[in-house]
Amino acid sequence: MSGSGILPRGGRRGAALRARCVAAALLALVGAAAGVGVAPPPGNEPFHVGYGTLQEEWRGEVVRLSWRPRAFLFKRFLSDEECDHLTRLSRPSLTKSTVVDMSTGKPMDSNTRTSKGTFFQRGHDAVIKRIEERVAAATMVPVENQEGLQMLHYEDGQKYEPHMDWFMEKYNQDEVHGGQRLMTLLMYLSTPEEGGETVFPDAEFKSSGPGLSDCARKGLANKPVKGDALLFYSLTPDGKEDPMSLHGSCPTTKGEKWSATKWIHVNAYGGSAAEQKAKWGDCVDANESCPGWAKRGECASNPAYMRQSCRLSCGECKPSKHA
Ligand SMILES: O=C(O)CCC(=O)C(=O)O
Repeated sequence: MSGSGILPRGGRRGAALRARCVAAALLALVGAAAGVGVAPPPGNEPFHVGYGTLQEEWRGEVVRLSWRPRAFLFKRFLSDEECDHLTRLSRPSLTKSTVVDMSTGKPMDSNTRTSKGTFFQRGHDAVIKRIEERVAAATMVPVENQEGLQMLHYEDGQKYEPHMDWFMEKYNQDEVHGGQRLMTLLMYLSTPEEGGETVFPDAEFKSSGPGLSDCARKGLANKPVKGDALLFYSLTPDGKEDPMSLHGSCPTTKGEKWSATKWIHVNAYGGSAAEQKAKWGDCVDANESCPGWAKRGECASNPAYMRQSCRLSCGECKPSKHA
């Protein structure tokens, strides 16, 4: 992803293209707010959205679910092949999901979250890289602001009790961690037969209608459909943490639920965009405590977190010559 300016520069052609790009971006935003399809970019020109040229555009349908919290549904965001690729890749490394310990910022076990999961670093493979670029296109926030991909698997009544995605403790909001989480994109990789709805219990409106579990009726709920993606904001437009973004996963009571979470921060995650570029591919730890945790055996006991954040200390990669 290049760091080029907001719009293409240069001459009369540049001005015409600039005008068309602004019109396209406005149409896209108006379309999203109105819950209609997003207008395609003009002609065959690359679609500039403020942080470089997107190699892949996404032109799907956006449905507004709620303003409080701000939540939107991107229909058919992933193809069946992409969903199947992600679940196939994850299955061998699933471990019990953790939550964040509010005093230390470290992951810990909790029975409020009974799913299994794993993580993939940003750019893990070509499919994930392409999806991450699409996420940037659809959210209009650069790839650099994304965390790695969290994969989740629920079955036999497994759930995630309502929680906030924004951090209360300072450690996970520091500069290296990109500040506070701005938004979450939850991509559904399967369609469970019963339950598994993502629910916002404190939303302005509650969901009703056939096919929803009792848990889902306690708030605004979205039923997972393979390929769809749910976008919601953890921060309000004035940058404050939004209490209405409280959300959870209702128990999956029949079938399997697979989802992939993208947490997106207000700033670049893992250092500035330039630092990330310099480091890209280098073998580094994301936390200075990694060597100590690794010594205590956490690479084996907590692989989902450690393999993503403590790559160097867990021997997941070899340091480059100048690291
Ligand atoms: O799987 C879901 O529907 C919810 C997941 C979730 O709450 C999260 O990843 O923060």
